Amino acid sequence: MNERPATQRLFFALLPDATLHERLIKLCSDLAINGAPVAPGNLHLTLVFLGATDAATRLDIERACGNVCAAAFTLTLDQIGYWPKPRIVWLGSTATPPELSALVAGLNAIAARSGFSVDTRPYAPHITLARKARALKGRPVAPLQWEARGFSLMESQSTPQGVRYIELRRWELTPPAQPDHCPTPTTRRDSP
Ligand code: 2AM
Repeated sequence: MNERPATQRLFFALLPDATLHERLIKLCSDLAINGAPVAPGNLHLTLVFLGATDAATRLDIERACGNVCAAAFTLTLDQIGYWPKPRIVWLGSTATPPELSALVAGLNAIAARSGFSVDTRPYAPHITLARKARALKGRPVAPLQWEARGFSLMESQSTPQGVRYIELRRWELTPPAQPDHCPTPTTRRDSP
């Protein structure tokens, strides 16, 4: 028999802390976007999208993530944008911190070593706020600061109620005061 192994649809993301999460929900409501809002529990910033991943590959990726040494950073979210092709309204940044670019490069390298094709477009950090949306007229936004202290391996699950993003595992970023400290896995929300 030539059965394909079961896979999970995985990606890496930053997840907002409770305070930022509240602010994002308020922003979405203030913007009154004409479209399908992302479910509050799904708000995130994608670092690297992997796609269908079998269990052995997931294990390799998790091991490699234990060796990622990337610094914590602050991302200033100061721009609302609209991409007409996917019809997405997003919140993003006019300046990508070098630590964020380095983290994405490190995760892309891990993905490539595991055989994933890596997105070669320039990385555009954004939080999707709504899909199937109409264009928003240029709107100023009061900047929100994202104090990124860890990154997460996420699973995208399709459910009858819509897509759900589940955090599988999180790694801490190096705190600014401890430049030589490397991240260690801190949580595992499922059993292998
Ligand atoms: P987004 O970041 O623009 O919202 C899970 O699907 C997440 O990975 C979503 O946040 C999604 O888009 C992002 N993503 C990036 N590349 C993707 C791809 N090729 N297919 C599906 N989702 C992708």
